[in-house]
Amino acid sequence: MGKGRFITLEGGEGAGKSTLARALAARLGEAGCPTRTTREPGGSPKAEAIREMILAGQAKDYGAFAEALMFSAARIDHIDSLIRPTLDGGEWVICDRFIDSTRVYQGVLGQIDRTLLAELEAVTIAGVMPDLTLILDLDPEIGLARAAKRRRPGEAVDRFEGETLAFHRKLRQAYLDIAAGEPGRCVVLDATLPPDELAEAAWKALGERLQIRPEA
Ligand code: T5A
Repeated sequence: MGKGRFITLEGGEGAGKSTLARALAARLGEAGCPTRTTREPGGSPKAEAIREMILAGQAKDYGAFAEALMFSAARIDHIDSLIRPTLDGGEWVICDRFIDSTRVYQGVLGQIDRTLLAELEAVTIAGVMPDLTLILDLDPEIGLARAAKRRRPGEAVDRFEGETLAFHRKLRQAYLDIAAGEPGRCVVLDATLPPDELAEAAWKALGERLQIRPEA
């Protein structure tokens, strides 16, 4: 059995990444590519514990680099316990957020030195690089409104949802800059599309970039 392919979904808050991950995994399964969906921060029990701490804002006062270290610690466990074994076993992995979230949220917005962050990324992922990254591009006002609508009564906004609109606008641009710099890995999708149409556009990108040959 060959190695599975690794797809990451990126974008701002409420862009529709989790919804798209489920739709793509279903389509890949039907096409004969068993697929596991996962997320960051999290995806493994130890990484989920770190997720809770970060999103509760417990690392915020230590600064962006400390947060980057925590995301990286979570990522190392996630890769070792889930992503690499799944890919090696021949299954595909779709991950809701991965390295580009650290590059954008901690790197660009947290103003961490680019070389330092690149070195941290290299030791963290140890060669487990996405084959394809789909960047869901959306006006942050729409994304934040979607995230707010989904929130349960009394539920607080998390560490990053609570940032200013200016922060979220810069974040959108930083993702577009990554896509422009790595066109071989990244595809930008219009996340204003309704879920079915977005899934169709993503499926087309998978077909073109990863040469999927549906069995079904
Ligand atoms: N972070 C993460 C870092 O700072 N550094 C890092 O290295 C990493 C890995 C994670 C936070 O951590 C930060 C980034 C984040 O702020 P999270 O709760 O996982 O926090 O946040 P998100 O990844 O942004 O997840 P969300 O659940 O908020 O957004 P999704 O997954 O993009 O959106 P989804 O699919 O849950 O949909 C949101 C709502 O919109 C609707 C859905 O039904 C749902 O109600 N929807 C659509 N509506 C219209 N059209 C569509 N196409 C739609 N798709 C979904």
